[in-house]
Amino acid sequence: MTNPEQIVVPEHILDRDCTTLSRHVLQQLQSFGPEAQDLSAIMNRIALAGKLISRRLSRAGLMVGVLGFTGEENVQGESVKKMDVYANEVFISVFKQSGLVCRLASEEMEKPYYIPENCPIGRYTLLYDPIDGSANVDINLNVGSIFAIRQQEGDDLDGEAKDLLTNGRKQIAAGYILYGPSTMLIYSLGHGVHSFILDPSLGEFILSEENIKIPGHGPVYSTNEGNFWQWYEAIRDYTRYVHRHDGYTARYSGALVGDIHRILMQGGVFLYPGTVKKPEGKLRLLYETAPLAFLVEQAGGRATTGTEEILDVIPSKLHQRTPLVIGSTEDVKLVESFIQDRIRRDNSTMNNC
Ligand code: P6P
Repeated sequence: MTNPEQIVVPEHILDRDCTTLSRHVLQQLQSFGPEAQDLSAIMNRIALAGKLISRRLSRAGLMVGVLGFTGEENVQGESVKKMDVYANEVFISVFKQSGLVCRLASEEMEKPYYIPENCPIGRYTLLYDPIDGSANVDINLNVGSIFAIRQQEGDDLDGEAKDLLTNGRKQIAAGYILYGPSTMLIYSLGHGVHSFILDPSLGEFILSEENIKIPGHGPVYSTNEGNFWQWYEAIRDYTRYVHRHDGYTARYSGALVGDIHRILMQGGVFLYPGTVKKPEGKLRLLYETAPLAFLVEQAGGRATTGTEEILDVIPSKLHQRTPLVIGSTEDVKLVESFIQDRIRRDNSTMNNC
């Protein structure tokens, strides 16, 4: 019989297993002050939302009334999945009685949702896409949640949350939860990008990697080439280039979080360009492209609309969309070079008329 004192767990293993998200936030901020405690508590509640959503996804196929459509359309004009509604409500519920988050702005809600009991003191706003890529839910492929945290500016007396219509550099934290073979939470407070893996046996997100850096270049280009004929000529030029040059490979899942995670870890570029019909693109700025841009830039990558850095875009409305070119700096700049080349050619043609 081994004496308990003889069971030696290497300190680094025990320390890793004890590096929960809330502890990591305090380490990141090197503070136990009130703001650090607030952010630690907020991240802990986001983690709870991730656990609840992960649990439901893992059993969705065995439960009644979890999969499929609600029959409603959201403010985006998209058919709403039952899982979209559940996840949206989970994020609201985990912040009730928190005193932290006064407002939540979601892809699924036309207006921000206010939690009255929190608003007298809560100075934080959560912006989120509760389930991104929900088309994948019914076929058991990866989906994700995307989130950003901002400080409320002003009193928002008219309940229109106009202070959210500012650029992405106002985000104080951002990240995503990837519901894949394991459930991962990736986040940044502006001090690097760090990943956590949900250990179901503990019910905790445990630190898996710190200071993730995106490779300067990668072989992957990730885009829906079915839209080729709707793209501007510059994006078609880029697509022809990667078709004709060795060293590129296409990967596209139709779910943004998984596609971005692949790019973050292996390098490359994700594109959801504007089209002639929809120049503003499909993806939403405040709770999709801006949080991901914050994260990828923290990892040493780049994120633009193709002509403007995502983090500089100032939205005119809550659900504003932007084109997105994001990933390894070298690969994003290659896409931008085709856009700039077309602009030069178009200007030259106009000047010669
Ligand atoms: P398409 C999912 O609907 C989503 O918002 C993102 O997750 C994904 O990257 C994109 O739309 C897929 O759009 O037009 O390629 O099906």
